[in-house]
Amino acid sequence: MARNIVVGAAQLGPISRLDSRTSAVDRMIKLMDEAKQQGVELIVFPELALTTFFPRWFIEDQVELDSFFEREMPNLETAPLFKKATELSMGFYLGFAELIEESGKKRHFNTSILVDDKGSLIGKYRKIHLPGHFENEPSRAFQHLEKRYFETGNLGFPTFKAFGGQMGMCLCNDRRWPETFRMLGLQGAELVMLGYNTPAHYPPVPKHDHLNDFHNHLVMQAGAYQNGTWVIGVAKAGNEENCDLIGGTCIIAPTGEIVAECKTLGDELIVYQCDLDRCTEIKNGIFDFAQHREPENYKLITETKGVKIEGSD
Ligand code: CDV
Repeated sequence: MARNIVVGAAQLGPISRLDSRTSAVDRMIKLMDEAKQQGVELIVFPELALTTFFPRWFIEDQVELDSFFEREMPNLETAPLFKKATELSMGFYLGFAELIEESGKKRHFNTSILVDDKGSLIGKYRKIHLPGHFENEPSRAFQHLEKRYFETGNLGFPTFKAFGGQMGMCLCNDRRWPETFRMLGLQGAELVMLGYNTPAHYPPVPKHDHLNDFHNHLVMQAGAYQNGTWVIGVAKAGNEENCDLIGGTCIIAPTGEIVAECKTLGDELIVYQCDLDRCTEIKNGIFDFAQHREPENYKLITETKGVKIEGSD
């Protein structure tokens, strides 16, 4: 019997700096209601889905910066999401900025969680590939200060047994790195959820701006195919505080094919019934890891961070 799970990819349009978390949660709940009508069992929301994408500003006031972070989850403003999940028997993936306190020290992460159909938290991931820069760079049209505002995730790339299969998570820039998908693939991931905020303009290399949608799908389709997994990529899209974010929210089959895709840059839901057993078409074939991988020859991947050219210092 097929292991089917009906998945909803819930793209969000822009969230402005003045929008409350409650208004973002209300929009997500509306999408959950719509999803229920289509039989959705698991709904995926974007990265940093509760607020505007604040790393676009250089914020010196720590109190102001911390106001974009959640100190507990659920909290007063997000509790309705968990309640709705229970009411509708629907799991969800949510990205948000997480602030924890450890040994009297504040720590900031770009985080996603997986919540089951009873509203219980069953998985957490903290973003590992943080893009952008650390210092203020006023010459840019906007900043991308993830390297300043977040610590590198400290939970590795875990997978979770849930929803009848092996679930994986990552966040935005992680999707560009084959290491992310391979780490998840090596733990049997059958469905990888990822939310993103990707500006349409890339200040360091503006001549690539027209390629941003292409690169978005290119890396997610490759990740799906090379690891035989479903990939659910979900954007926060549209013109947010004068910064255009790409859309392109999509559901990708283990063959690398896009089977559903958003058509707008606003709040929009797409739905697809994902048969997790289809992963074996790839996992037991062209990418049968146990049979075909050659890890002895991949040592450089974990031994070096940058390029290492034989014979040079
Ligand atoms: N939020 C992100 O991680 N955004 C990056 C941008 C900076 C390129 C991305 O990989 O889409």
